[in-house]
Amino acid sequence: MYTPTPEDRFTFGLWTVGWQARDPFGDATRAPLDPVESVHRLAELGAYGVTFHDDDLLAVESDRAKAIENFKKALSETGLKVPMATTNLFTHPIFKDGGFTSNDRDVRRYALRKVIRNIDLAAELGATTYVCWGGREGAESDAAKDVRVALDRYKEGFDLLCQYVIDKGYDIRFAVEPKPNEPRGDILLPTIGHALAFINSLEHPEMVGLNPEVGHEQMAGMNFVHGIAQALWHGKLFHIDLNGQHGPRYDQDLVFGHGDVKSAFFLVDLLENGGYDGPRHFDYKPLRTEDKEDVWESAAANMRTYLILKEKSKAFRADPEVQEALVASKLTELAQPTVAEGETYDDVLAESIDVDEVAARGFHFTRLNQLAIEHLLGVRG
Ligand code: GLT
Ligand code: MN
Ligand code: MN
Repeated sequence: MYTPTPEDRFTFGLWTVGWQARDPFGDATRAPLDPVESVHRLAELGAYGVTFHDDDLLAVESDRAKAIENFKKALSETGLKVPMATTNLFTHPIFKDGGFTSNDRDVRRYALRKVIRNIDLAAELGATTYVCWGGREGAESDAAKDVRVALDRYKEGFDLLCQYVIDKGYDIRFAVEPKPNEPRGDILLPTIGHALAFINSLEHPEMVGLNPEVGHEQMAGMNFVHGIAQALWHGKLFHIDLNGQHGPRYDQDLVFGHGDVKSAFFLVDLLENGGYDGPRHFDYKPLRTEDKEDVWESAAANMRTYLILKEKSKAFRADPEVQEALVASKLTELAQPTVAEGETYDDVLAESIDVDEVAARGFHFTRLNQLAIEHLLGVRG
């Protein structure tokens, strides 16, 4: 019943299941994973596709051409798709002060070449979204980065990449992935809101949207569901990174739903009903304590949890008591324009109400919230 199929459009980064669990305090606890094996295992589990950084393909095969050939063969054997690709602009020491915004111009030009080379591969594999996570674009000291100038360079980078995609005729859009900090002390474009504002000042804003990640917004203390709703409202939810997080602390990248499960419920409800039609992409890390078989257990858990929450969301919406509670809480009234068609501010100004009477009305949100909790806990529907 909760068994995923490709129609569910679940996708995984090669770097997720392939994470060797190296952290700042300890060595890897798992051996490198061959992308070919990841493709086969994910296909068996019912995933729709895989995504990759240029460097992920080199996990066990150092010859790039051979690595690409092996990857393509695995894709054609399994039918797995590649809807998105991205660039590693953070592991190599050359990126220690960033890629597009490094203070060193040679680094910035190298970063652009690295991205362009992988965009060619992404286009060849049929990817239509190109993610840019600028994890090293930032600083530890406010003296070390002139943020206004760094944003000029960031814009320059995106403008150049958009022009490249246009000139090549590729069907690719870019998706910026915000994160407030880690690995840098402070990262540029730290939240959905910052990134949305930045996109508006690009030469081709229509070609650039967002790839928000659950944990990253929660690290910043933000409400992820609200952020996603606003991204949808702006037509900018190009892609999404699903995972779990327990509030503002280091980036946990837990299995989807293994962090704030209530927020995960409302997120699935929004994605399923809010007009998002992109892949459901998991960007998580199998726990460092797990062995190589547990990795697949965790991959399956992401998809199973999503499907369970999808069913819970349907039951919640179909529950007559919920429908009644939604009306009682005036959600239907919020959908009515404040000023009716044909009216002007004169009509608003001409009106008067009993302020004390209106102020005394309750909104009954507690009941609505309790109904959601009860659906989530499995005692209703
Ligand atoms: C890195 C990061 C993720 C990003 C990846 C895409 S790289 O794993 O932690 O959040 O989505 O570049
Ligand atoms: Mn991510
Ligand atoms: Mn993360």
